Parts: sequence; C-alpha cells; structure tokens
Amino acid sequence: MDRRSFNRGVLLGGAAAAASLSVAPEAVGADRPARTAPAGGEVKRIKLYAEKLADGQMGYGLEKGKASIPGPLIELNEGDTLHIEFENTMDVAVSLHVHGLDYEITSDGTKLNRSHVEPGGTRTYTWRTHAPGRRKDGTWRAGSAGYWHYHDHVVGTEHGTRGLQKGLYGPVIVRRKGDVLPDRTHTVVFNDMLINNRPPHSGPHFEATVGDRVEFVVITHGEFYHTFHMHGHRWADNRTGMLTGPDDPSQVIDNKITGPADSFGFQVIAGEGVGAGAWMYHCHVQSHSDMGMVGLFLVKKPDGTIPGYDPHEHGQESPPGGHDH
Ligand SMILES: [Cu+2]
Repeated sequence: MDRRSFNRGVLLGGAAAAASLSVAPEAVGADRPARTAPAGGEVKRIKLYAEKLADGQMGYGLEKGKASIPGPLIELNEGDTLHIEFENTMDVAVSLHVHGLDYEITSDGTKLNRSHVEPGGTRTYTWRTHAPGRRKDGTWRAGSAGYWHYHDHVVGTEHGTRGLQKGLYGPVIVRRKGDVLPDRTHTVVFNDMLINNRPPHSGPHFEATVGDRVEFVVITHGEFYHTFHMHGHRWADNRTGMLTGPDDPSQVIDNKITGPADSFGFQVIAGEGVGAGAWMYHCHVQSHSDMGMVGLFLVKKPDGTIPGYDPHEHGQESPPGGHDH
C-alpha cells in the first residue's frame, strides 16, 4: 500500500474504516488433518557431492552436476542414523561439518583431526540422532530435534571461511515423532550481506497459495548479525515455531536476531488472517535491507493471482524450487 492509499484509508474513518478492518481475508487452509512425523530409528544413506559451480561459487548436491546454494535439505527423525558418502569433485580440500547432531570425531569434518576430504577423494560421514531421554542421574537429555545446518570447515582457512563465503552450506531438520509436517520447506541463509549467495535485491522469492503450510529454515553465516523479519506472518520462538496449546509460554514474534552459525525455523499458514499478497521478508538492520537483503513470500489466491503485485517490477523471473513434501 503506498502512502496515498494509506492516507485515504485513514481519512475515510468511521464506518468505512471499521468495515474495511472487518473484511475477512480469504478463508485459509490448514483445514486438512495435519500430517505428522513418524518415529525415527531408520538407517539412511545418501551420496553428497561438493562441486565448483559455473560462476566460481561452490555448492553441495545429491547428484553430480546438481549442486545448489544452499545445499540440499537433509531431513531426519529422532533416532535415525544417516551415512553420507561424500565425494569431493573439486581441486581443493573440502569437508562436511554438521551442527546439532551426534557424530564421532571421525565425522567432525575438520583438518584438525584429518576428517576432511582431499581433491577427488571420498569419505563417509555418519550423523546420528536421538530422542529425549532421562539419564541415569535423573536429569533430562535433550533430543536432537531442531533446525540445524551443515557446512564446509576447510576451504580457505582451518574454519572453512572461504567455503562458507562461496556457498558450501545447507539445512538439516530433525523432527520429533508427532511434529507437524509442512507442505513445503524453504531455506533462507543470510551470508555476509547476501541471501543464499544471490546478488542483492534479487530475492529469493518463494511462492505459496493461501492456506499452504510453509516451513522456513533461517541460517546465518559470515561476519555480521542480522534480524530476520517477515511481513504479515508470525511464529513462536521455540523449537518448532508452533505453539503446543493456548498456554504455551513461548513468545510469538515476527522478527528474530540471528548471528553467524545460528539457525532456527518455523511454519506459517500462508496468508492466514491476512490473505494473499507479495509479503516481504528481509533483514531488519536498516542498512542491510537497503543494500538488498530482501525477498518476497508470494502468497497467491487459489486462482493464482496476487493482489497488487507486478512480477515484472521484481528482479527474479521464476522463484527457485522449494523442497516439497
Ligand atoms: Cu542484516
């Protein structure tokens, strides 16, 4: 809404304003029974490649020639074990280091303990997860469930500083039995002053239809702190981003400060209570948003239209694919 239409809305006042406030947004979905995560305990295997991309950046991919920034979403359920056969197709040493999960030192992914991979080499990294449980001393051990991430720890420096700058990072979600599954998951990585290593002011933009259950994973890398803000939507600041009931004491927010290597995630019902629209998300450090740390959550009406949105005014021809469930 531009300033002029805003002023007109205010000036209408009285009954007209009240009427416009009570306009019901399109009925929202989430009217189907939510699908939930099963119990874990499986042993899973994937192949993962580290590759140089055509533009000089670097990425992880599940197939040769298919590396992406961010790397592929890895989803597990508490109790699962994942064996990753990791191949380095690059001409520099690289590694795979994960946050939040259980791994032995041989899967640390650092040069310090020789758990990296030389050019042309292959190594199997094993990540394990566990459900919450009571220790013998009576205290509780947290489960692995959460929004985590993986990244290189080798390229450029002992800490993978150059690998991170060039795009060697990706999301990991560990779900607890009964966690609600989304229709789609999108990953937003604030990496220095870029989002997902894209040029400034070019998104990424994410598409949904009103009522879709959309999950976001937000990760930060680099030198700066950022604040992730999304217009028109909010979430609970806890493990899942969702309330467990009306008395859940989690704070409900629409803006969260995030620093290097932080990660969090949440689900929203697209357009819930607010309707379709080109809803901005951006870093709320003012100079950062001005410099282009901005994207759009494009929430369409069921007929595919987005009120007030002209895609030709925005710098991205087609939104990148999210991860569908
Ligand atoms: Cu920022």
